[in-house]
Amino acid sequence: MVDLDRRHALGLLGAGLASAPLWAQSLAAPSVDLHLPGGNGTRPTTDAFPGKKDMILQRSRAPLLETPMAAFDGEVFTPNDRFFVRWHYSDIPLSVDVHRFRLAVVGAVKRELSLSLGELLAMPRVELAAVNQCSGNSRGLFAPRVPGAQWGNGAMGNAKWVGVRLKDVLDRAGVAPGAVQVRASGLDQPPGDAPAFAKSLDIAHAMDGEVMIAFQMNGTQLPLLNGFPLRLIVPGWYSTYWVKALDRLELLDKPDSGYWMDKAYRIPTAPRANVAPGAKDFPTTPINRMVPRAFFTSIADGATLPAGAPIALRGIALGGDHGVKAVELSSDGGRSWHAATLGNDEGRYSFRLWRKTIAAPARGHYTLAVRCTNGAGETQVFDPIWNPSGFMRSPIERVAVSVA
Ligand SMILES: Nc1nc2c(c(=O)[nH]1)N[C@H]1C(S)=C(S)[C@@H](COP(=O)(O)O)O[C@H]1N2
Ligand SMILES: [Mo]
Repeated sequence: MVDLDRRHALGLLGAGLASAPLWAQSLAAPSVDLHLPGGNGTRPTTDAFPGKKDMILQRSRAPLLETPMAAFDGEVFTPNDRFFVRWHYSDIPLSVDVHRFRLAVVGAVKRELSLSLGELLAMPRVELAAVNQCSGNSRGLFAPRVPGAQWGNGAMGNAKWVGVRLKDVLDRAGVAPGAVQVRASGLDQPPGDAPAFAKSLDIAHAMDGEVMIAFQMNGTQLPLLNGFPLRLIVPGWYSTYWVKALDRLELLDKPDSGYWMDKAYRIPTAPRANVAPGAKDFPTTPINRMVPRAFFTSIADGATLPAGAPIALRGIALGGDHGVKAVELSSDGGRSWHAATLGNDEGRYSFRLWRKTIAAPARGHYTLAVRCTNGAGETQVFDPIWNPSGFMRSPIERVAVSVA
């Protein structure tokens, strides 16, 4: 049983979010280098945010906190206190009164609902492991550079989510004939006339039985910064749809034409969301399913390794919306590939650990590459992609290492 009451007290900690001395603390912490091709990759780390420790500080307000790659090493589930954070607007919930909180279900429904947390906790529960990855994860690695948060690879995380099916909540309201989409929004507020953050899913997707309203993350309630008390989980899709601090579901009788669907978070319709650098006029579609990716977590780019010893390589992979079928490594620029050993299968939307020990190499410089093939047979390729928003990076990741 989740003890949501505990958060009422914990939520008070969140009040510290707004105080200046807390933000300033982070400046004393050690820094990390994200190795961004455009330079300026150094960022401080911070312990200054409630429920978070040793995070890469990308921005204080609204918070953008990145997970250091080392935090993924050997951990199929990303610890809550290392899980990345991204909010668009700085007016975010700093505490939530769990007794007064309600989830509204309105619009094209047979009966509008105002559900308490108690009512939601009493509904049948589902559990699912799924990767939450920002559309702009790895944006800082785009060349030529594009505007937006210059993330390294750590704007992602994997968790075991427990909650209720979105379908069950919508069934309780009764979807009216003619409803085409569900628009989700949360407790955060836009400044001035800016459009409230809201994202929509087609009815068929919302009713697929997998999209979930989660109240538990890795066995405990959601951290405030990750959307306490409720967030949407859209397995296999980029996290822009994973609306945090979810308090409103609106059934629409025509497709959402709001800013966050119509203007923002759109990708080129071209394969791999790839257009020529500088391209502007191209057809777009709302970003949607994730694609396979694989990463090194035991070594960083630029590492020096001792000669004469085998090298234990480890990392993580995700299959997008289809599970990880294979992870392979190359040290010769992709001429030959060698299968890595996969860790436990936690389901098609989860990270999967991989490992491979390579025999002691001769002294010299090597570029190691790792690629993932998902359950649908999609394999990563070397060719970089480019689009003006820096979304959906998917090329094979490489690390340069010296053996000395
Ligand atoms: N209410 C709300 N939900 C939101 C957002 C937001 O700004 N407000 N940002 C989205 C985006 S773009 C991302 S990447 C994820 C980040 O989830 P996390 O902070 O739990 O890692 O939240 C999504 N859900
Ligand atoms: Mo995002």
